[in-house]
Amino acid sequence: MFALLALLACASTPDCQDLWYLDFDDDGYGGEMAVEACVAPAGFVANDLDCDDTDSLTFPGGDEVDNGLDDDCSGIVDDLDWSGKQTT
Ligand SMILES: [Ca+2]
Ligand SMILES: [Ca+2]
Ligand SMILES: [Ca+2]
Repeated sequence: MFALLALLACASTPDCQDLWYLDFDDDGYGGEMAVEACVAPAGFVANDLDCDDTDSLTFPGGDEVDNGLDDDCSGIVDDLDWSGKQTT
């Protein structure tokens, strides 16, 4: 019965082609792992913008600090000026 319901649900929504990306560190930005589904599974988000999905402090727009890592996903490690301010 449940299998039949699932089948019907799938047949009635033929364009369930949305990609959802696993947000492992729960910062709102997904990593590279993706699944196809009609609605976002728990823990998945609609973007794949996280450059380090194992660190919840590293995401686009995050605070860059002098630590040898690209904390704000700008593509540049420690892009800080002489006063310690972010340059990008
Ligand atoms: Ca993330
Ligand atoms: Ca950066
Ligand atoms: Ca850094």
